[in-house]
Formats: sequence, C-alpha cells, structure tokens
Amino acid sequence: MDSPTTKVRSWNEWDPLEHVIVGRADGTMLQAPEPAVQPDWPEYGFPAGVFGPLPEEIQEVASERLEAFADLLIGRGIRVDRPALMEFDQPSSTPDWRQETMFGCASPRDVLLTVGEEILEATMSFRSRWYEYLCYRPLLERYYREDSAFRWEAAPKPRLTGGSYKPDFFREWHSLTPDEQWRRTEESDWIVTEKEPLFDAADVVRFGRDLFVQRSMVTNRAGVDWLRRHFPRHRVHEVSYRELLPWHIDATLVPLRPGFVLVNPERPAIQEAHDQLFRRNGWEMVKAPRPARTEAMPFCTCSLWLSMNCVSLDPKTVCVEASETPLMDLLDSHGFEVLPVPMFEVSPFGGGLHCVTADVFRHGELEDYFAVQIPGF
Ligand code: ABU
Repeated sequence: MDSPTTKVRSWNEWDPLEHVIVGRADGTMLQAPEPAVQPDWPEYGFPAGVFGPLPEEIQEVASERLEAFADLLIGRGIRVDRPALMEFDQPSSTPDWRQETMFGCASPRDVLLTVGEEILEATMSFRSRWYEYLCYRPLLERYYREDSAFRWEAAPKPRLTGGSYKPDFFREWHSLTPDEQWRRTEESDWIVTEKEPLFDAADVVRFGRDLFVQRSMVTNRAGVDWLRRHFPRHRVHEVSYRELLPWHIDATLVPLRPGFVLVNPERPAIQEAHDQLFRRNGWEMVKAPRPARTEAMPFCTCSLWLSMNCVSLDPKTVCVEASETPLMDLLDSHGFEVLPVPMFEVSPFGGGLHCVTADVFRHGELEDYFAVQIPGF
C-alpha cells in the first residue's frame, strides 16, 4: 500500500477536516511544582509538593477514549497521526532551571498552531511543557519531507526564568476579595510578566484572515505582539474575557461555520469591539447552554465549560462530548449533524475534543470573514 503523502493546510476551525493529530494520554504526570503550576490534590493522595504519574486506571480510560475517537475519525476517512511518547517522569532542565517532571502529550492543540501551510510550535509557558514539542517532531519531520510547501516554524523558546512570572502570584491571588479579583480580570493581570513573548497555541482561534488571541495565564501581550508580527497577512485581535484565571480560548469562543460562533455566556468579552466585529459582519453569536456535567474529574484543571470544547469535521458536522445533551440539542436545532464522542475522562490530561486535536489539513482557502473592521481592535 502506498504511504500517504502529506499536505499541510488549515485556515480556520470548520473547513472539512482531512488530516489531524490526536493526542495520547499514556504516561501523563501530575507535574512537579513550578512557578506557574502548583498542583495540590490532598483528597486524591497528591498534596502540594507531591507529584507523579496520574493513576493508571484513569490513564487507561483516557487512552481508550482517545483511541476510540481516532478510530471514529479514521472511519470517516480522516487521516490520524499520533504523537511520540516521552518519559514524562524524567526531569528536564535548561541553563536557567531544572524541573522535576514533564507533563504529557494529550493536548496537541496547546502546542501546535496551524495557520495555512504553516505549523508553528508555540513557546509554551510551563517549564513542565517546555520540551513537549519533541513529541510532535517525528510527525513534523515527516510532513517536512513529504510536503515541499510546508512551513515549519517554532516561536522563540522562552527562558522561563523567575522573571517570566510574577512572584507569589497565587498567594496574592487567594488573598484578594472577589471584587479585586474581577478587577484584575479587567486588566488581564495574570501570572506571566511581559519579559519575553509567551503563548500557548490554544489561546488562538482561527477565522481565516482574522486570528483572535486571548491574554491569559499562559499568553502575555508580548506573545500576542509576536504573533501579530509573525503573521503580517493576518489581523490579530488581542482579546480577553470576564473569566478568573483564564487558560485557553477554546471553551470561550468556538466558531463552527462561517457566520456562526458559540460564545460562553459566563465569559463576556472585555473589549466592546469584540462583539461589534461579529455583529457588523453578520455573525450569529450563539450562547452555549450550561454544561450538563456538574462535577469535574479528579486532577482536572479545566472548567466544566469544556462542554463547549467541540471540534468541527466540516461546516455541518461537529463532535461534541457525549454527555453534553443541551449543547447537542442546540446545535441540532441550528442544523448541525452532531456526533457524540465520550471524552470527559480525558479532562485531567488537559482538555476536551478540541484540545486533543491539532489540524494538519482542512480543505479550504484563506478567506476574509470580517470585511468590516473596527479601528484599533
Ligand atoms: N484547555 C481548555 C480549557 C478551557 C477552560 O477550562 O475553560
């Protein structure tokens, strides 16, 4: 049988998906503490300072879920690649720091940003994820060999010294009143400083010529600016939402076809121009229903709004977490074919259906969905 030849290209979140990377849960760690992450799960045997592999039984279920999802995609004719595992329990270091463990590779969306013929390795902002790009290198090397038009890029690796994080951020955060916390939210005043560009790929959502980039606990303004300079043909919109300790945009702003975007009703945009841009260009902003789940999985650092973290197979077909009946009903009423996919058990490994995938090829061209722009946004 001929081996498949690769073509890298994806401009948005909804064009027909033909080739995708699906993450793996095996070996994922509850990572050792570091400035940006301080796990503390005493109720599950991991109080602050204790770290190690996530329990085997939850790893097994998560791996089964990811395997079944990959099979579903393959069954629909989509090519699926998987990352190479590393020994995530090993320490890693640079001349600036030593980190006792890595994390895992269940969420390729966090690391890889596909924009057109380019796949960009994000800087990442956790020391435990600094080397995660290596899990994708065998795939990226192969794409580079097979597709002469593939632009393989890596953002500048950050130093991640103490100067990249506000000292004592978490202690101070927990001492604030709710009003003070919401004020910090208005200012996007999060743990990362502006010392160097930092971003996770999952803080970017792609709408053809327009990229929305969220400032968050892992993405700073310098990171947004770096992306703006790196993609001069695009319009990069810096956005923030009323959310405490935000981490990735893909449970907040989820476009499913041209003119239709799911928005999170608990996380309104801070910039007025955000909603104006959608409305002036005729987009329907549809509020996602409340998540069906009421309790998160042990070790899950994501919100229950992972309910919105769905992935489109084409502008008419969307994969939704299997327990999220309210969202499935809503999308059904808007004319989508909805595929229920069990994925809740993967949440302790970093995310939902969108997080566990990274586009390699979606059939479509670069288009402008926002002919009317808002000056200064
Ligand atoms: N990585 C997706 C997490 C988003 C959220 O918890 O809302």
